[in-house]
Amino acid sequence: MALLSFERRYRVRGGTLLGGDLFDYWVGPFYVGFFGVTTAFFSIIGTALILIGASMGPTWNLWKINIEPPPLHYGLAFAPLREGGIWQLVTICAVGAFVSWALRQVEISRKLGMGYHIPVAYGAAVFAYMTLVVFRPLLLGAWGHGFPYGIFSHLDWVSNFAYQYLHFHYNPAHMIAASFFFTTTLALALHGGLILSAVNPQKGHTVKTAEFEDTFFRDFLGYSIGALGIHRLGFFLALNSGLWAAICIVISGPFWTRGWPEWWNYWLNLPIWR
Ligand code: UQ1
Repeated sequence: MALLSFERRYRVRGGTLLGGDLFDYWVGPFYVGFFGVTTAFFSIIGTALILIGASMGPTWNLWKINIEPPPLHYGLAFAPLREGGIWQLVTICAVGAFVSWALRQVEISRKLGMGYHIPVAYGAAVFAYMTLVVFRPLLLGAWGHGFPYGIFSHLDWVSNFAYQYLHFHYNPAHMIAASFFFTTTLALALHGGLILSAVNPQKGHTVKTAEFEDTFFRDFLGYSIGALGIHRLGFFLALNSGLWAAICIVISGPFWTRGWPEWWNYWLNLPIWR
């Protein structure tokens, strides 16, 4: 079925979570919906706030523009605009836009009678962001624990954060997250390579079927995970990358305040060594 006639057939009413028929329409190729409106609202206000914050700062150098969270003494209260209040409003807009975007994915999935795998996957990234700027600051009792919005400034924040824990690579959840990130790239490289090798042949060669794909990995490893399996594996690996990244951040501070290398001393302190 040609894409346009397919779209005409599936551009059907319903499946909305909120707003009923009110925003149940398309603008050109884009589905709008209630959450399309809220995404646009939060994105425009959030971007405008970043520009206002930049105009209050010392530079328009794109690398150096910085929207800083409030000083720690404001705790979980609202801060004046010039002292982190802009950061707080930008964070509200960012969370509003990201969550709206996910709910718009849910509405489109419902419309098409599909599973919710896409919003779940996207939700893992939103969850990782919210862990940094909402959940961890809440656990530590101050919005000032969020990271600053700026290209260089957020890099400095990450570097400083890591040094606070002496050597962040000793954080066991960071180890797991890094292993998942690497394994995700390995899986996608293998899968992308396999698909291209099978269905994008050189001139004069024919497209290969799924049996060829399975046979390659059976010859190579003695095992093929299968066409559906590789996508389940990729979904699992990618979600766990973001999930463990969030875990390694949220335990730093609320759970562990010393250097991460010291965490491994539990091994030396086991009663069996005494
Ligand atoms: C695989 O077995 C498979 O099934 C045919 C794919 O699907 C097309 C793949 O993309 C890959 C990479 C594999 C091999 C993966 C493992 C874990 C054995």
